[in-house]
Amino acid sequence: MASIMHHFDALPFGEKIRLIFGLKSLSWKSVDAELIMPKPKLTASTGGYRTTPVMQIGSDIYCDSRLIAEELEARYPSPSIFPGGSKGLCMALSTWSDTDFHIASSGLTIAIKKDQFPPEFMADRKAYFKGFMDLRAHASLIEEQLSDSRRFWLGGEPSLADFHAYVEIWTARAYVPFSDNIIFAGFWKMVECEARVKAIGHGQRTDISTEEASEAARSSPPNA
Ligand SMILES: N[C@@H](CCC(=O)N[C@@H](CS)C(=O)NCC(=O)O)C(=O)O
Repeated sequence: MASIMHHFDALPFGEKIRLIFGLKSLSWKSVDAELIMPKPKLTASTGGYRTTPVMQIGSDIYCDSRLIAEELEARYPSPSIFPGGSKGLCMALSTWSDTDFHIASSGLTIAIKKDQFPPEFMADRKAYFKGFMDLRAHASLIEEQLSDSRRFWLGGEPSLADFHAYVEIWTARAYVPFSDNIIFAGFWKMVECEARVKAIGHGQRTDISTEEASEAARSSPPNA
């Protein structure tokens, strides 16, 4: 049964999962999620959990990108997002990506693009605002890890660690005009690795409505 992901295109946590779909060559369904609370469509399925992404398989709901990654790995083990027994390391790195690195990247994005976001969204996310030196410091760790010209963070194969690193860079590049030539200047190995991760793609995506997702939940047994 195809996975249904509730997310939105600009979401770095969602991009991580889209890359997992890509690595595992999966077909999946996409539902546009609401951005800010109240989120009646999303919370109707989750029972009140507020953040995105959320994954649905039949009538089963998986909240949090870490749980989603583990569930996809369990259902579709090959190719693994944890090559060479790297699950512990990859899961530990989610804390780095999802907190400090994410706050530096999305905080700067929101601060710079403030005119493009609705005032309610700005008020909701204002705790994220940060300067860009943090972002360069986090990116320098990626460059350091790749400095022996390995193809990916952990060696020759892509892993969830690459996706943790990639999505925060991807957010900044998409929204912060001086990210290419100032914030990430000189990080050539990182640029090459980004191209490899991007080429993994998102698998086969089909857009569906919230109503279609709800119908899939109603008509499927648990553990489908
Ligand atoms: N631990 C969660 C975090 C996801 C997260 O923070 N999503 C943000 C994306 S902007 C969100 O939905 N925030 C909405 C809110 O806090 O209401 C995960 O890994 O999925």
